[in-house]
Amino acid sequence: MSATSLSSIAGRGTRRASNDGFPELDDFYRNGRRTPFSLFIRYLRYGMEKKEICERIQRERPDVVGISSSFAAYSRQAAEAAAVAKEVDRFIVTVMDGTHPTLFPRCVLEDGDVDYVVRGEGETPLRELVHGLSSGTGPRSKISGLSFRRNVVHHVGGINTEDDIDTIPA
Ligand code: B12
Repeated sequence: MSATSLSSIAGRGTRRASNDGFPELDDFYRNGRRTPFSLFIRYLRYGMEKKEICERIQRERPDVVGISSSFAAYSRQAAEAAAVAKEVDRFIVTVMDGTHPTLFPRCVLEDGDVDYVVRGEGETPLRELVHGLSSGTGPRSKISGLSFRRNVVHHVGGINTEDDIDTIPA
């Protein structure tokens, strides 16, 4: 089973985000006004363009695409990456973790392009998920920290923490 991590392939460079700013916050954060309350002016996005992400996934043909979504404010860019993976091949398994999906797993899963959310520290749950998927047994209901959608959204256990980091593979 091969996997692509969009956090590691995201590349370098700075681009203006396609959805410039946060229109839903316009009433609160006035554009062009530099005050402590005018956050996210000059909103920039780092990494590969949508087209480049698409080409990379087409080239590598991974079974699994893992996506980090560390900041709620940038969660739409992470959602877009998942959508691109599904556009390339709807059988690619998409897994997302980071601060935003850990806090809002239901919201992320209801979007439809993310198959699994890992809540919390991802090393062990991801390894167990990949083992489960590649062996076909997929004991998803036993993977602590995992959330997934089967008619309704299921959450297994609480937020995962790696208590013994010596067990994490190098
Ligand atoms: C370092 C950091 C930054 C750096 C990021 C540098 C970089 N290029 O990565 C800088 C200073 C640039 C930064 C900026 C911002 N940050 Co900051 N940052 C952090 C910080 C301190 C650590 C994040 C980190 O890298 N941790 C180390 C990694 C290894 O841990 P992790 O991300 O938690 O990942 C683990 C799991 O989540 C999971 N995981 C993560 N991704 C994936 C993917 C898969 C597939 C799997 C299976 C698992 C997995 O496994 C990992 C290992 O266990 C956190 C606070 C914290 N202590 O977490 C805030 C934090 C993430 N930042 C935050 C915010 C708000 C921002 C800004 C939006 C602030 C602003 N107003 O501009 C900006 C956004 C910048 C941007 N556009 O990217 C908030 C996010 C809150 C939220 N709900 O969205 C946090 C949580 C701080 C806070 N408590 O407010 N930040």
